[in-house]
Amino acid sequence: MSSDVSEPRLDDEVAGLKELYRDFAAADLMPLWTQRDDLMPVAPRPTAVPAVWRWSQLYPLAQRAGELVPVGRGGERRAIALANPGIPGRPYTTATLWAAIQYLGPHEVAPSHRHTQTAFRFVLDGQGVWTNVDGDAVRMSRGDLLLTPGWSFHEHHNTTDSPMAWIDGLDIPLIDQLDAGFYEFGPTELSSCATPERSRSERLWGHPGLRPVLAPDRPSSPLVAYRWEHTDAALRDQLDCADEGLAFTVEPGHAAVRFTNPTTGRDALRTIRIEMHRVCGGVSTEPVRAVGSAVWQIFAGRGRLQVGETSFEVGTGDLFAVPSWTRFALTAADDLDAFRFSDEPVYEALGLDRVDGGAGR
Ligand code: 1HN
Repeated sequence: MSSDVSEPRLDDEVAGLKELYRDFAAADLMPLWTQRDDLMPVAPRPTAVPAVWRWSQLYPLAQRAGELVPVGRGGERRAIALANPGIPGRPYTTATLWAAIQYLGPHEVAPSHRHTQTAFRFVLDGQGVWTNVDGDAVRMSRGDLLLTPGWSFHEHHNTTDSPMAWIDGLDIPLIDQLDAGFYEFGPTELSSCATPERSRSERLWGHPGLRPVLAPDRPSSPLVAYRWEHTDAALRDQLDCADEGLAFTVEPGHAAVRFTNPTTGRDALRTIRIEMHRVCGGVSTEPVRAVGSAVWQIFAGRGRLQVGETSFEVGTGDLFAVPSWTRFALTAADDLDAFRFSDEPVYEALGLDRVDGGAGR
């Protein structure tokens, strides 16, 4: 057969394909065979990157916001998100987690609202703010973890003459992806401005191993304050017991505790896992990568971390993001306490959890 017969046929085919793709697009269709290979990668390829935020930079910026930006109806919170440079233009610390520094000046109030996003506060330093969770006034002080389960009304009151800053963790990016966000303003009149030493939730639920007989199980922890004195003692005792050959440290010289719901023994919050780790000076944690992402804050001490290909020196107050399926290890220069939160409960609920390496977590 001569070529002047086959060539027009090829041209017809190309023209036909071009028309087909045009018609696909016009009909809002996308064929699988033209997709790049990121539709089903062989392993997760997070857009978030390993990143660090220094407390020495965060705090003065929050302080400046405190001088220039009022808090109240409208903005509602003077919270400044740690925005992952791999996710440009969004206030997302990882694909699923939001972390922010929040700053409340002397006698300021962050008004009442509620949302389906789950939240917590962790206090690096300072005191003087009471967070009010569904009418229960909860003191915030150094090393404390305070919970705001989804859909609980909450407001924050600084009752002192000094400013206070803390870290907020929320599942905002997850809820955004799931199209599951609902939001409501609370009453404009303030709820109680009480400043009790112990919240109602601690009086009911804060006694180790004891629960009110008639209280039903709850999906999120009814205990909304976890005090540093308990976290610190639990870590110290875990390391001491390990010295006696008796304990469940993550690995030698690395103790960790998880904040749990006293009614179920499961994670304190439904979508966010929260832990405190203590790594003894000179110890390096076993490299581990897991599906799901985490954010850490160094509570005390100094160390070096390796996240994927990136290595950072970190000290007290510094925060960093560990994207999904990114290898992570921490070396403590001196005794180091590190606060960690992750989205693991979500992956576990969906059967998507996977871990590679690490020392038995
Ligand atoms: C929120 O309610 C708080 O209650 C902090 O402190 C940060 C970021 C976005 C939406 C709601 C808080 C938030 C937030």
